[in-house]
Amino acid sequence: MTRVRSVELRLVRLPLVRPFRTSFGEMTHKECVLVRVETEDAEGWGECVASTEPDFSEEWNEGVWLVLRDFLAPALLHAGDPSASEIERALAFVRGHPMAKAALVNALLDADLRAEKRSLATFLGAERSRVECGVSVGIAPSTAQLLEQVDGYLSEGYLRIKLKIEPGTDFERVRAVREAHPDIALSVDANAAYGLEDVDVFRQLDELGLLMIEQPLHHQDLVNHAKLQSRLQTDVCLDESIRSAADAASAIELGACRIVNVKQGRVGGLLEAVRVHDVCEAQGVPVWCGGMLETGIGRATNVALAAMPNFHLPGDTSASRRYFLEDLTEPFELDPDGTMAVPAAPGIGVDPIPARLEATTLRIERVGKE
Ligand code: NPG
Repeated sequence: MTRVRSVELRLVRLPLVRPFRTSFGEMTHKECVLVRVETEDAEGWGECVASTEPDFSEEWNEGVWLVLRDFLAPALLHAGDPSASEIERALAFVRGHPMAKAALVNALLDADLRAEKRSLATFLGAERSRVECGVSVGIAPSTAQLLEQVDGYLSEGYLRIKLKIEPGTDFERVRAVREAHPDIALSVDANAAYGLEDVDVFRQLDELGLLMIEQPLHHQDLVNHAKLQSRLQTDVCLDESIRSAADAASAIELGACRIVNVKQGRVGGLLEAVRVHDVCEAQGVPVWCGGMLETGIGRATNVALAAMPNFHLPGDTSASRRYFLEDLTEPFELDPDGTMAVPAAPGIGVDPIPARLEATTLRIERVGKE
């Protein structure tokens, strides 16, 4: 007998307060798969960070749904009595699919921690009760609109501004923001849109005193990231390239980056995210917590992670209102000092509001024991 009774998959869709454009496309809605695991003792929630298209990575919602329904959830249900830390082994027969696995691992961990009445932050060894927050600003229709958005976020208290860039919409835009705000912590994120032949753009950006340049090149190209890093003063940060602690170790050894963005969903869940954190900490490489426009469920998970000791830079852990008019949970708020409280209640510390779930759900499927 296993203590996991059922796994419920739920596809939800929420409008974003403003479209979010990156080098690979524009999002007007947040659509994601939520996983609810019911055990003998509690229920737990996990939010999958994949979206409607396989653009950030190979994973997307419909693929996530199938791999969870047909392979991962049945494996969990028939795995005997796995602890949250053993569950990764039970799912390892499925190659890849870290985002789908993460939702399930995190949901089981949440259920276990709720049963133990222990917060996720405590489980992770978090050292802070509040985390410093940054904000990621999508590619705006014009420089004037970008400047206006940046002003708005700064007045709310955000401690770091990250600008999305793409070829043709890069140096001039970033320079305009830098000239308007000479002293702010400013970074850029290319989402892998450039090649090493674009080194001149990065040399220009190198003059702007940026905190980091995130994922400039193809996600599989660690060697060229190392070449680029050696030609720049600005720290290169990797996001898409890092899918495991082993990837982080390789990237650091190669000199491909000097900062790592940790997204628990991209690396297969919280347990692997802790390993990424530890590998980086041991090598003296600071990490920060990335975001994927999560609802309150994923946000609670991220904020607890961001309170771990080697998270040295403000994360893409923005307030609910930066994304949604109404979140799925009680909204996460930013204090005027740019920090956010880490949930202290058992598990992820927040619950989806039933009426909000109902209003946003596109479909539900339950995977139980036959
Ligand atoms: O605040 O959650 C946030 C957004 C942070 O820029 C952000 N995320 O490439 O890191 C990214 C980007 C992203 C969002 C990518 C959604 C894919 C989907």
